[in-house]
Amino acid sequence: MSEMSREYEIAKEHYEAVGVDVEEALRELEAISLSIHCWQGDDVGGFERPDSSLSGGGIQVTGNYPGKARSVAELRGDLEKMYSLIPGTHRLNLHASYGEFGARFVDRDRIEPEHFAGWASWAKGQGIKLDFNCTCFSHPKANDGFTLSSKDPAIRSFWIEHVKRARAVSAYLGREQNGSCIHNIWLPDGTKDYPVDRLGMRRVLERSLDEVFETEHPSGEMKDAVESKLFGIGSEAYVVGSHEFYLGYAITRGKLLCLDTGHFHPTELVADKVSAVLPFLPELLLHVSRPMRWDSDHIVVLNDDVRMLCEEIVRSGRLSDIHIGLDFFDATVNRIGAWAVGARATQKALLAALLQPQQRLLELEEGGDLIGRLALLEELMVVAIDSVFPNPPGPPALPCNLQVRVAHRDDRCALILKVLESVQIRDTSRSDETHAKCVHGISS
Ligand code: RNT
Ligand code: ZN
Repeated sequence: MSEMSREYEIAKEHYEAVGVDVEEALRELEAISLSIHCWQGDDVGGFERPDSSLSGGGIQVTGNYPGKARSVAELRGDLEKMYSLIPGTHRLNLHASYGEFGARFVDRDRIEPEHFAGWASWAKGQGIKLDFNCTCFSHPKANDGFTLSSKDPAIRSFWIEHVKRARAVSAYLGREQNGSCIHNIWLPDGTKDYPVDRLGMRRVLERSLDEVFETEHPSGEMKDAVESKLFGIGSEAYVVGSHEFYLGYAITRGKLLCLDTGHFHPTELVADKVSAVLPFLPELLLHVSRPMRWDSDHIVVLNDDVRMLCEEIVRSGRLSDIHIGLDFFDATVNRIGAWAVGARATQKALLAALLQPQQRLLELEEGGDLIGRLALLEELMVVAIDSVFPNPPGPPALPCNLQVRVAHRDDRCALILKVLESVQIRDTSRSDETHAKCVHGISS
């Protein structure tokens, strides 16, 4: 028996001893499809114009690591590489600004399903499904900080039209992929300083959303989600679409609520919100991120916040009602590596949660044995999930199935090498002036 199989068997025995079925946990992990965000690949730029970049919207990308995808074709190539580094089959979360618009500029209130037909057929070829987002930022009509909550009727109707069309694109994608496409609405709307008409702007947003949702699409084609935020850059004092606003909206209108783990006060535990909102919502969308002091969108790593969030997802028993999206963008490191590390960290947290003896923990808690509960949770922190975490689908001889888990240790090293190799490929294949400067440390 190889070193790795032995490690796997030992880990399996340890888990069995506390009543955990490792095979079952792995099957459940395999069934969880993350919705991977396209925007880590090009620093939230999109492809509406050559050299489009993120502007405004209260969010910021920092860094100029070489190798940013400059076209849909480059982004698809990078996505394919990223998917090859992650076990399982995962969705792709697209933004409206990533359409294929051709040579002529297509404004946001003019987007059509045809602009996303290329993505639909690429996704089919890859065997993956798509989710979608309207893009209500990086646009002159969002420059004064308001979109759907604007009191200017022209601005407001422009964005209503955009979001309506983005929903229609989502329904089209849903039909193409034979499965619902989740459309998420996030708006930057807010103010730098204390406003006097908080309620007025929220009333405008409520009306705009109702107008946006007038057209009903079958849930088999698309589902609507709304994403709240506490504050952004330039909206420190007030965000129109706050948590309470959207919680009320989602519950009364039967929409999905999106909880982004970076959109709350740093001491709030987003994990705790899952069980608080689930009794009132049929489904939930998550944007897993890593806030550092603010909504900094750092790459997700296996930390307490993500572990606890995944424990709550698993413990809720509502895995199929909870859609797990990723949302981070770091332009200071290799972008393919960023995706792979963040997605794998989320999967590890899910696996760790699936490998917990929930029944035993519950018995300890209900029996009042609180030190027993703490002791068991502490021991579980150091049981190596590494021995059972699946390797990515690498060379054909190592498909991502049950065999892969018992593959030889060398294959894990191979993964790390694969990530590094992709870093090198990317760094040299898009050599332009910026790249040369970065590599040779020449500053202008
Ligand atoms: C911004 C939101 C939103 C965006 C994406 C690009 O704070 O988190 O989800 O990150 O739409
Ligand atoms: Zn988000």
